[in-house]
Amino acid sequence: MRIDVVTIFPEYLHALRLSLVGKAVEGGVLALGVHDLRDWTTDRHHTVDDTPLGGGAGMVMKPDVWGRALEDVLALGVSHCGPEGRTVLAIPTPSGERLDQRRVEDLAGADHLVIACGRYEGIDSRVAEHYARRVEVLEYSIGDYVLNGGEAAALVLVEAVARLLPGVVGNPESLAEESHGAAGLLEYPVYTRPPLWRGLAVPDVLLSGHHARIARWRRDRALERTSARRPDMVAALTASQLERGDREVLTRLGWAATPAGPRPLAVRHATGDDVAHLAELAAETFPLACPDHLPAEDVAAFVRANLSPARFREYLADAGRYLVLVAELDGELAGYTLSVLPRAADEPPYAADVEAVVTVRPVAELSKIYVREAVHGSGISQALMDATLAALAARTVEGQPLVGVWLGTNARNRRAHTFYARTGWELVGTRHFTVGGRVEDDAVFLRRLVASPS
Ligand code: JFH
Repeated sequence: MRIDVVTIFPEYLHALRLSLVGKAVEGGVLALGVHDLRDWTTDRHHTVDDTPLGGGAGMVMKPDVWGRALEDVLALGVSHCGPEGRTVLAIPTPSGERLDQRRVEDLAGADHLVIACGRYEGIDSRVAEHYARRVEVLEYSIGDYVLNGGEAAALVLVEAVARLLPGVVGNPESLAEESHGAAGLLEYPVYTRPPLWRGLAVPDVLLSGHHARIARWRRDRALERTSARRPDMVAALTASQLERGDREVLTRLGWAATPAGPRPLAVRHATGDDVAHLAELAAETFPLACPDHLPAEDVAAFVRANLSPARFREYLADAGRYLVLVAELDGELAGYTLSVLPRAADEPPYAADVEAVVTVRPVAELSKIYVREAVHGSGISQALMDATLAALAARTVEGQPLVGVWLGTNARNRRAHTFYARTGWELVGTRHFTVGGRVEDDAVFLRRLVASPS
């Protein structure tokens, strides 16, 4: 590959003789030319700029000087790689397309790269327009900040392209890891010896030699960093880029791992504005957990009686008795929980047949935890559960912190059983539960709460 840079400050580009780029030139994979634009001026003062037509501040670089310079420099490419090579004229400008690794990889495939560094307010626009008819022209920016000229942006582009040329980066594994590693995520943090430096220890897992745990730890840190610093990159991930184990950490970071990829997830207290949506959501999700043999009209009657907008309004109006949390996914309700708190510290669970198996006091009931079926498996129920348990752990009844939460779930609902058992709930017994005149078997689970420090 050949790269030519045209500038009024050729010394600025001397840094390219150092390190990797210098090695690429010495190794012969890269030919690099740096040219002084003033060599193509024809006046005594070597003028390269003029006042902007139409008025305005500053000066603009003259197209005629640039035209003569680029004719000669483009010809160097033809001598070097023949007339059939791919030539790209790259022009740094604050108004260019943002340079990224994809574009750098594309440019590393060119035969001749010419970089035209402007100064002042930039180069007369007709230069880019004219050369676009003859070669590929790329007006690029290295970020949303304003430099005084294109030289620093030229250094950035040359260094980024040169390290992709064969044999430049000493260890090709480094490059392979970059492109196949945690695609679409920021890097995980790295450490070297000593294991303790100024009181800061290298995380134990990195010294454990346990490769699977190290990989999981690095993946978790990469997800954390990306979520904190580049949420746009997390939102751009597809479901197929997610690995087993990602869902849990994403949930903790405020994302649901939906079939469409990660989406922002917020769990909050329900408000009066939610009642219509809550009732819709409840009517949609409640039947999913009912056994097939339950008559549909019985299920509908239960929903009308207990899960109507009016009932949700009552739950919200009695905040001492009920806790309603909602999961908002991309601004829409995707799930909710309804918990019932005791009015007195020694009040038994209001379902009398649970008294025998749930003896801790004060105890609350997790009455409903439902998630829209289309986003089952996205970590939303986990986020709702975590938030509900945290909210209940912070509640007191007659000055006493809640000690436990119980829930009943249909004995045949395997999905629910697995979920509760996996998330720290203990199966403490069974009870009967009447829906539409039918007596159903419910499994009763209990979870102890640790009072949160207030
Ligand atoms: C460059 C320059 C100011 C005009 C509002 C924002 C810009 C140009 C040539 C690239 C990145 C550059 C860059 C690249 C080439 C040149 C200075 C100052 C304005 C209006 C234009 C001249 C700057 N990523 N940042 N800066 N300049 N203003």
